[in-house]
Parts: sequence; structure tokens; C-alpha cells
Amino acid sequence: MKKQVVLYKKLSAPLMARLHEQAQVTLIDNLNAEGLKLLREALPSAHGLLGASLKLDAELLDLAPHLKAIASVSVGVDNYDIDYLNRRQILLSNTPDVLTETTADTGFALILATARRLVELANLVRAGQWSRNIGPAHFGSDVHGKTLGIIGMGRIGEALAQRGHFGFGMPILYHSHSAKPAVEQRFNAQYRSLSDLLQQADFVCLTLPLTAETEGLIGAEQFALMRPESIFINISRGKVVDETALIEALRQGQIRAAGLDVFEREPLAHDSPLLQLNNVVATPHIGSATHETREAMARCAVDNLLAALAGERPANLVNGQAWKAH
Ligand code: 8YV
Repeated sequence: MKKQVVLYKKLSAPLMARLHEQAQVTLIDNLNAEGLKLLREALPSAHGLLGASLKLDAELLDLAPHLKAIASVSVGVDNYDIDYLNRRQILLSNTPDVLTETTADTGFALILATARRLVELANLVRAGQWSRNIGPAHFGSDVHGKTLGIIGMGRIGEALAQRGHFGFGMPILYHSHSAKPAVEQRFNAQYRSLSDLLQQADFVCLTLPLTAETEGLIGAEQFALMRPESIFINISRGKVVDETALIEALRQGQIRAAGLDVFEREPLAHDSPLLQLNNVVATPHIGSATHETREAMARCAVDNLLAALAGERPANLVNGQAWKAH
């Protein structure tokens, strides 16, 4: 008897074919009101779920008594209740590694775009306002040789450090819950307390997961420690930052600019004050959003799901405690 798999993220034809060979597949390719209704109707018979960007809480998963595995097409897992999944021995997997380089590229794209005012000045050209040689009023800031401060030295933080050190000759400072000797050796990176990093870095980049510990980590007190010429980059999760405090820091000139790929609420409201500020580059959560990487993530999620449904430990199991209980 084939297992019942519910997809709430569209997959490529090869991956769909692979899943159909081994499971009974229900695809919900739009999580609008109708899609959520279809999802709720499909959950009672589901053995496996695959998708991303949906808060799968107890209220929803209580509708799925036969659920054995969830394969998230993401590295972040803040939208899952791990304790609930452990209690129900539901295996949650994610897709680390395959997205590391692409997400670090996005981080560096934001560093460069924000420092050199790329979006603002490209729009000036597009609006036909390039009437004379660019002068000091439109100058940006150098990136090469400046100090790169990374908060959260995991896979993506390390890839960002690699780009800064080898690509742009940037001294690397980092703050993490533990020292990273290999990173210090490879990139001549130096550990700093959070407050020291904020005071010393020219670019402050967030690459840490959203957890109860990191939610609201960067607020008014932290922005006040940064320097007026420093630039803030967030490619982690919006809720790690007090967005109201960020807006105020930008308005008051406490920091020079911000490059943001994630926000407290997504999609970002079109009337957000962030979008009224010329010194903000805002992108729609495109960290891993390339054809190649999203296909690799989906392939990894399918591998994880099929392994779990076959009774094997998924390669990228998030909640090992649920496996121990097997
Ligand atoms: C995706 C991400 O945009 O992997 C993550 O945690 O935030 C991004 O890679 C998102 O999860 C949807 O797949």
C-alpha cells in the first residue's frame, strides 16, 4: 500500500515523477484560503508532508493522526513546533548545505548593493535623472578592506566570511554561541562579544537562526552601539530584529543603511516605512532563490521524505529525539 504524501510546494516534473512512483501524492500548489482548506482535508490520511514557509502547528497537525515525516524545503525550521513533533515521533528534515553558497551570495549582493547605493542610483538612471557626473551627494561606501562582522557563524556565516576574507580583503569579526577555531584559522576571524562586534564592524550581518534565544536580539540598544557609517544586513529571519527600532535607527542616522532580505512579517507591506527610506535595499526573501539551488533543495527534501517513509533515518534529520523514540 503506497504511503500518502501531501505536497504544499510545487516540484519539478522529475521530482514529481519520482514521488508518484513511491507514494500516493496530493499536490496543493497554492496556500491561499482554498489551498489551506484542501490541505486540512488531506491531512487525515497523510503519512508525509513536503513544503516550506507554512507554520505547521499542533492545531493543524492534530488533523494528521498518521503523519510520520515532514520534509521542509528550507534550512530554517522556526515554523515548526519541535517539541510537538518529538512527542508525536514525527521526523522533521530540512535542506542545509545545498543552499549555503547561494544564500551567502545573496548576503554579499546585499552588502555591495547597499554600500554602493546600487538600487537607488540605478533607479535614478531609469528615471532619466542622470543629468551630470555623479558627485559626493551620490557617493557610496567602499566594501573592500572594511571590517565584516558576522552574527551567527554557521554554514552560511562561514561562507560569508570566505567571500569577505578571500574576495574583498575584509577583516572578519564574528559572534556565535561558541568559538569557531577552524574559522579563526581559515579566515583570520576574531571572536567578539555582540556589543564589541556592533561597535567595531563596518558591516554587521545576521546569519543566525530564529529561536526563542535570538528573537528580538537586535533592537534599539544594539543599533545604538553601531556607528553612523556602519551598514546592517539581515539574511537570517526578520524576527531576530526589532523592525521598529531598525526604522528609527535608519531615520536618526544611527546607522548608514540596511540591506534586508527578511522581515518581521512577509510579504513586507507595500506601505512599510522601510520602503520610504532610500538607504534601505529590500529584497523578497530570495536568499536561496535560484533555479539550481531550489531544485537541489527540493531534491534533498524528496530524498529525506522517502527515506523517512521507508523507515530509514533521513540524512538531514532535525529532531534526532524523535528518531531515538523509534
Ligand atoms: C527559503 C529559507 O526561502 O531555507 C530557508 O530557511 O529561508 C529559504 O531558503 C524558504 O525557506 C522557502 O523555501
